Amino acid sequence: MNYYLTEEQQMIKELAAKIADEKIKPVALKYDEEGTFPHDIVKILADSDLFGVYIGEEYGGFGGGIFEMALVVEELSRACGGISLAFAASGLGAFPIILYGTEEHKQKYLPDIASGAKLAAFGLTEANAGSDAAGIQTTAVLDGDEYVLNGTKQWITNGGEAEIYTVIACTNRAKGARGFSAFIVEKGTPGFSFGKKENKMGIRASVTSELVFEDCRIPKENLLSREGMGFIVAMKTLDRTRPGVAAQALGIAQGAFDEALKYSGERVQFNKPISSFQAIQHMLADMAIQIEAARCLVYQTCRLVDSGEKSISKESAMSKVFASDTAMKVTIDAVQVMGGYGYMKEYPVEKMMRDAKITQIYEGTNQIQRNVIALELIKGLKTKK
Ligand code: COS
Repeated sequence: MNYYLTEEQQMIKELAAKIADEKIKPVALKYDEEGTFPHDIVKILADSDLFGVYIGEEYGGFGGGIFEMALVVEELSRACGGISLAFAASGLGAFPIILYGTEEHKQKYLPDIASGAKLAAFGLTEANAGSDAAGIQTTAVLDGDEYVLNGTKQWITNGGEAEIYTVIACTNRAKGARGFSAFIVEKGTPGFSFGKKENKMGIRASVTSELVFEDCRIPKENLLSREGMGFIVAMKTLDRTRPGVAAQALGIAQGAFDEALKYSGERVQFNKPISSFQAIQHMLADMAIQIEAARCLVYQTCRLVDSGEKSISKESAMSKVFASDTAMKVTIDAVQVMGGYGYMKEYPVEKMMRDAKITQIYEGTNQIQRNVIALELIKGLKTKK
């Protein structure tokens, strides 16, 4: 399918694909087994200037948007959905600054994120606040010229490896969703430490940690937007980054499909390659249809987001649901096409199946996405009356 990428977008996609094939594929299984963070690959991505594709030129970036970010995530995820996450999660951490940062915030933090010198991360989730994002308990209390943060964030991607954190905390419990605020917190700030590092089913090359705030004092200038805007900062950020999760899912699905297709031409049973059997052909055809349909939705959603259109929640959620459900289905089928070999760790598809699962869960479960979509549809009904 020709997606009419611009010359720059094609160049970005090809560069990310080259890194994925030459640098990530050979080490993906090793990082998965060890569950360690891929510092060497992050350096390669930084040296290739990929971290800046979605950041403005005035801050040292390439000047692209969500689409450029998604193209990189998709290509890297073809090789490893865990390694790609160091890149994608830095985007999730950076977007609150891109969207709501003052000029000073942007000048101070974005150039280092764009160069890959520093990773970013996003701290919203807590032990008792997953889908119910408004249930967070972490507090921020203004004391003179500083906010004092207390609480623990859970399952934070890039936690411990990132230098720059955007964190949502409660500044006024009585105000409900309007009682949260967003802050920038730098690694190394006294009172800010990292707790448990998680041992995960998939995306094992990605680091997931607790962020612990104990009387952590940050300058009041680190407030993003205004007090009370934290929930909106989080929601608007997620509206823009969920297509990135969709792109990760798309890449994982494409990677699994490529392996299954190749294998089907090589594996001989009953004196024929298994690709000559209709049972396999139909599975491959269905996988290809779903992947292409997901790509259409993801790319078009990215273009919609980058157009500046304000109402994007529904499309963003749709792209995440469709691409992540596709990734789950396609990776399961890829294992099936490859049979016993697909189930073994010598082949990459069992890992892809494990990696795919998280895309249906994080940045809002697919059940929450369906709620968002349904609410937008019903809102549409009311406005028509
Ligand atoms: N853009 C702008 N504003 C939004 C918004 C969006 N996408 N979504 C909600 N809001 C606003 C609402 O308009 C409302 O504003 P008012 O206070 O002016 O009425 C406010 O935010 C609260 O919204 P709502 O009542 O819908 O909040 P809920 O507590 O019901 O939660 C969901 C809404 C479930 C959608 C939210 O909690 C969510 O996204 N949960 C998933 C969290 C998630 O993705 N976690 C992953 C963490 S990052 S890995």
